[in-house]
Amino acid sequence: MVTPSKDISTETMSQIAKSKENKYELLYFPFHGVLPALRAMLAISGADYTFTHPVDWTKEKPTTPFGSLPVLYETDPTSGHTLELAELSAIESYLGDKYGWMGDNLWERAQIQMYHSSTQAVFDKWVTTVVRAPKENKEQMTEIYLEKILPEWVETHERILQGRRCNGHYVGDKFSIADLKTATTIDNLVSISGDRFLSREKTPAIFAVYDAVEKMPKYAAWKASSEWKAYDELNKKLFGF
Ligand SMILES: N[C@@H](CCC(=O)N[C@@H](CS)C(=O)NCC(=O)O)C(=O)O
Repeated sequence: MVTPSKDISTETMSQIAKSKENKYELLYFPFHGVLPALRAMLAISGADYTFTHPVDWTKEKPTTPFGSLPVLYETDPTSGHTLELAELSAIESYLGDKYGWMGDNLWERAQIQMYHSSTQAVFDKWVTTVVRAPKENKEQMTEIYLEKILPEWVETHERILQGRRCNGHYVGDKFSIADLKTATTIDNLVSISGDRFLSREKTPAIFAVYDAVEKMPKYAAWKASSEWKAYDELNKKLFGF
């Protein structure tokens, strides 16, 4: 694991952050978890990156900013300095800004973050209400999720995207981190609920976003890779989806 540089000025850090020649290490557990969109961002960015995993998490945990993963390490090959960034949404917005997936202006950026946040929340609620529920409450929590939480997300996002004439994008005519978050979350939501709420017939506008992302050649190549499949396998084994 690389060690983040200390004692460099924020001005130097900001200069380093601008370069697309840097080398990234993204530290997370060896399954998809909350990372399908973030890993896909690096996979389609064209950047030099590796996905790393903790060897002994108990020992490594206190070395991370908040005791949790993911953490992104970004090294400037010229100076050898390494930047460290934690918190999923901060990392996704940072890479989104750097690679042009946050719209074309301040308002588009705000809209993209709004849709992205809503979709991240529907997945986080699954983790907090169902995955982490005590065994005896799991069935009841699953029902709450499927009766209330998920349908609300599906209805609101389908309505919003219908308003965009099903063009496969949340904002403008361009791919953004909001599109990617929805596309990667759909895989999980369909595993969880089958076609009860989400299908090409019931939610064509949401699936237009899904299909637009799936058609991106670099994204398709990433999903077909042995690395992606290994994360998928462990995810299914540990969490059932
Ligand atoms: N607020 C953090 C939460 C991340 C989080 O919950 N990470 C979990 C894995 S999905 C973790 O690190 N768990 C191990 C631990 O807390 O020791 C973020 O958005 O990045």
